[in-house]
This record gives sequence, structure tokens and C-alpha cells, in this order.
Amino acid sequence: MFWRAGRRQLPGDSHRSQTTGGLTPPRSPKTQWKTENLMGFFDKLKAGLAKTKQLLQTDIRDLLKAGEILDEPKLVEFEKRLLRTDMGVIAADAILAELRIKHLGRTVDLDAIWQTVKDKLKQLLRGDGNSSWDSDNPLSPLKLSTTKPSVILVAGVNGAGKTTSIAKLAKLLMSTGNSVVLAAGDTFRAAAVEQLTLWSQRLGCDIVTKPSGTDPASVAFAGCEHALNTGKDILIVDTAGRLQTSQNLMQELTKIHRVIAKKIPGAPHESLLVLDATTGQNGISQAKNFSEATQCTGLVLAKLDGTAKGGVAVAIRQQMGIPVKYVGVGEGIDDLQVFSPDNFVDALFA
Ligand SMILES: Nc1nc2c(ncn2[C@@H]2O[C@H](COP(=O)(O)OP(=O)(O)OP(=O)(O)O)[C@@H](O)[C@H]2O)c(=O)[nH]1
Ligand SMILES: [Mg+2]
Repeated sequence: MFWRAGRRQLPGDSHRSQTTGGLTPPRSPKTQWKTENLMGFFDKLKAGLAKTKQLLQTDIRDLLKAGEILDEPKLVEFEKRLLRTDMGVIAADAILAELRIKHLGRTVDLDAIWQTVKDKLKQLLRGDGNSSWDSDNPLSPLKLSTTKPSVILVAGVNGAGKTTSIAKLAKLLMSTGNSVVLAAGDTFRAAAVEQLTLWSQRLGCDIVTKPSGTDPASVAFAGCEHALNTGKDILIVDTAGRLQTSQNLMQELTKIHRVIAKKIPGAPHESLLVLDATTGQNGISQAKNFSEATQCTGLVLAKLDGTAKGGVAVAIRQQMGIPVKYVGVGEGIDDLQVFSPDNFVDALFA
């Protein structure tokens, strides 16, 4: 079934209906997005990372007292506290090595120590620099096709935040002037189709659905056809939650991928894995398995606001070849942000 949206106004759409009196050119979608959202976005990121920040800062402030000498036992304890954020041993070791060089045997200067930790974290998160996005441009993490449509396939374990992240991503894409169609590929539960349909109605975008129990690959196929026939810029395909250890379900994902690629050469252009940040390091083993099934191109780290283990973003960057592209910092439609190492670290220490 195709549900074609009557275009409704989104909060970020106000510029479309405004007249300029012929004097001022309308702002580009990107500029508009930036001016309206940037400040609020950093505050949201800060609020989203509050639990991780609290764990990191309170713990360590208790440990390191100004005026004392920073010795090796204190550093070892410091590392333990870092590890509690789930940033992983490799990252914590790297931070410790830096602290040893710059601060070991010296009087504790908390600001200087934080600066060292911040700089190192940013460096670790930037990695090789190939996955640094422009946080002002919500499309920058995505490799979109030059021909319509670009296809984004979304997968993950049950309840990770896939459907909500799809709605948020659709909103970001639409706010920057793209037409979007959703494909309700979670045919496992009728409620899943209803959930995505509701989002499409709120967003004012098309949706392609089929009855429960239909092969999800055929929904993805129908989504491709609809996007091609109606000239949509972007198709986003939702999938049912699945355990990374279930071979059958992983094969189903591979099939969805294959069917999309057959209909639209080069697609899916993005295959996003949604990870629930509250599951911490477990996300890394999920990522490895999903990556094999769907040739994952990026991660969405959802529910960062619900965890003190936000350090997992660092572990993922360190241990996986797959970059974090977006982070979810709440349940609202605007609570998805481009992942920026600098913003992430600044929010942790703001
Ligand atoms: N706090 C918070 N909650 C989130 C975030 N993203 C999703 N959620 C919530 O997590 C729950 C599950 O989200 P869904 O989007 O339905 O997850 P899903 O992966 O599609 O779930 P299944 O389709 O059942 O596998 C919902 O209650 C969402 O509101 C986030 O960034 N922060
Ligand atoms: Mg879902």
C-alpha cells in the first residue's frame, strides 16, 4: 500500500511559506537549519550526555585533589574511572599514556588534566579524520547518490531505536529540502507498521506498507519502485529488530540488501546500524555481526541520554571500522544529531 502524503508544515519549514517581498532571497535550507537549531542542539547534546558527564567528572574530581602530587596509583585509579564510561581499554590506555607524559609526578592541576583528557579524546574520536562530519550540515555524514533516489537501510537489535531514529532522520532530511519516502520493512508486527505510519503522517512524507507477515524484501522492493516512480530524493527502509546471533534473520537482512541493490544499482547507499548506547560495550559485538550481513556504512548511537556509558562512542571508534554518524539524545523528533567528536567531548566537559 502506498500512502501519499499531503505536504504538511514541519516546524523547520516555516521559510517555505514566508514571502520575502522580493527583496531578500530565501535562506538556503542549510543556513536555516543552522541558525534555528545549532544552539539548541549543543544544549541537547549536553543534556543527553549528562549521566556520562556526571560519572566521569564527579568521580575524578573526588580522586584528584588540587595541590596533591599525581602519582602512579592515582593514575591507575583514574583509568578505572574512565573505564566505567565504557570507553574501552585501548582508549583509556591512550589517555593514561598522555597523562603520564604531561602530568605524572607533578602537582595536580585539574584544568590542565581535563584539557589533556579532552584533547586526547577528541583525537581518538576523530581517528583518521575520514569520518569527521560537518556538524552544521545534517546531510554531511551520508553518502547520497547523485541520481534519485538514495536509499538508506536501517537495522539493529530489538528496541535499539531504529524506527524512532528513522523518523528523526527523515525530519532532518526534509528540513534540508529533501523529499523522503519510508518503507515499513518491519512486517513482523502490525504495531511496527502503525508506528512508522504515524511518524510519516506527522512528518508529511510518503510511506510504503504491506500486510504483516509479508517478506520484508518485497516491502523494500516496493519502496524502491515508489521512490523511482515519484522521483523522491531519499528512501529509508525500516527493518524488524533481530538478534545478531540469529543466522536466519541475518540472512533475511542480506536478502533485503540484495533486492534493493538489484532494483537500484549502487543502493543501499547507506546501511545504518542503530545501537542502543545503554547496552554499552555489547554494541560492539552487535556491530561486528550486523556489519557482515548488511555491509554497514555507519552507526546511529541512540539513547545516549539514557546512559552513563556514553564513552562507548570512543570504544566503537577505536575498535570498529564503522563510523558513528548520528547520535540520539532523546525521544523527540528533533533529538538526532550529526556526530561530531569535538561537540561530543566539549559537551562532556561543558
Ligand atoms: N531516551 C531515548 N529514547 C529513545 C531514543 N531513541 C529511541 N528511544 C526510545 O526507545 C524505544 C524503542 O524505540 P524504537 O524506535 O521503537 O526501537 P526499534 O529499534 O524500532 O524497536 P523494534 O522495532 O521493536 O526492534 C522507544 O520508546 C523510543 O522512544 C533516544 O535517543 N533516547
Ligand atoms: Mg521498529
